[in-house]
Amino acid sequence: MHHNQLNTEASMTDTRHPAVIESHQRLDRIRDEIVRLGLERNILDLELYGYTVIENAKPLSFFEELRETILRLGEEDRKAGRRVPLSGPDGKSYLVTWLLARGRIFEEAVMAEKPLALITYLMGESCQISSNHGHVRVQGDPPQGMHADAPMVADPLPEASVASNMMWVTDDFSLESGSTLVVPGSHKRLTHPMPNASKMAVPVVAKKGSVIVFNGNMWHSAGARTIPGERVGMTVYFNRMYVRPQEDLNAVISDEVVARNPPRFAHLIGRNNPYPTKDYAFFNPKGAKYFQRTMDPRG
Ligand SMILES: O=C(O)CCC(=O)C(=O)O
Ligand SMILES: [Fe+2]
Repeated sequence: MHHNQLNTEASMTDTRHPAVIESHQRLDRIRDEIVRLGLERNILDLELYGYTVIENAKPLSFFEELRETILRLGEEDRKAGRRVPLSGPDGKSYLVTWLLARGRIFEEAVMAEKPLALITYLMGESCQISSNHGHVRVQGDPPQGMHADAPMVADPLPEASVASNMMWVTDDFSLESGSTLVVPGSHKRLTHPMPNASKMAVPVVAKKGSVIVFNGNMWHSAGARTIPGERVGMTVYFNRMYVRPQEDLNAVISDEVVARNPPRFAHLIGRNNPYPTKDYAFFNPKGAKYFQRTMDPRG
């Protein structure tokens, strides 16, 4: 037991409801993990600014392999005539989609301890992956529009954000390189950005080897690259269980891939998501066990 445990261990005389005990234990788990990994400073960043940078989240060689794999898959997409343009048909920037179903290295990235602990802090233990994308940005394209990662969500945005994001930095991020632009503190406003919000933005400066974790309520966008070459970044985009994911990863990831990963992987890709279902009944047995925990205390 942690010396500073906030009295959340059940005892003989404990009169709390079991669901309450469980939620208190989840808080302990999340706190203990943050402390074990030395991420207290990152939590402060998330609270104040809405984003944080983890340096050296994996060895540099891992980031190099990630970058090469994303570019190789993007090339495959181009040859197959299904590359996803990011700046309209005439732009050069593009997205590489469905990554988690396209290579083991992506499985390793989504399970990396530190970024996942911060996402869990933001989104609770029950959150799931919405999509896993490579973002390749090329000189000449305009910046992306300022937005919150809360598509189709009406204002005011829920304080318990519907989505949050990891950005794996596989090239040095700077204003010139086309870094992600952020409006520090904007996650507290609980609205989508107003039209001139890009005037409030700053670039995230981060070395290759970093992972940016940010609250989906924070206003942000991809910046314009103004130097030659390609800025490759990779998002792992998480949402709460009630949100429809961007990619149906659960449908395309095999049981074999699930079996070679830690148990949480299955949940993250949506194996346990009760919706949609053909045999829905009130108190759908698959969903019922999540109703309590998704009310939060970081469940
Ligand atoms: O590429 C980036 O820097 C940010 C991308 C982003 O925010 C998005 O696609 O939602
Ligand atoms: Fe975004």
